[in-house]
Amino acid sequence: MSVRTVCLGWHWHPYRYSKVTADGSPVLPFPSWLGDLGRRAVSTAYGSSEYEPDIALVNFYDSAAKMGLHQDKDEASLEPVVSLSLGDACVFRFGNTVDRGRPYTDVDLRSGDLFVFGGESRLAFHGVPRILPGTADPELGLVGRLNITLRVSGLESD
Ligand SMILES: O=C(O)CCC(=O)C(=O)O
Repeated sequence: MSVRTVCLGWHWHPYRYSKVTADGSPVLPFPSWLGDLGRRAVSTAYGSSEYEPDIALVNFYDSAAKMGLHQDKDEASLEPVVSLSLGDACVFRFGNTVDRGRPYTDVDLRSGDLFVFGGESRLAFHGVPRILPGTADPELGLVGRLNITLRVSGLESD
């Protein structure tokens, strides 16, 4: 993985969540507007409006960054993951739930795209093999790609 990440709500340390970051400072709060956005996405995709995400992983990709195929499985909840892309487009690889091999589907995710995966696809392997540099709208003022994934931790804070 060669991506820079900031966590909101819960901090992801490979391979667990905590309320403190790697340097011991408290994790930044999860903003309610992101929860509203997540609810709209899940309602559109699955027709359920009960979605209450409490984690956001904000990933920044420069032109050379990639993310290897992995499963999002450190959450105690299997509620859907909502992924929002901004800036440069990327090739997003969405695979099967068994391993990193085929079958998988490569889709271009462009700025403004929302990708929701839940139900039988919740534990699908996925990753970003390639950024498509220079494809962001210059008006956005962003060089590179930002991706925000929303998740439900299923965890209780102390
Ligand atoms: O950047 C993306 O589109 C995927 C991000 C991702 O897989 C993750 O944060 O676990």
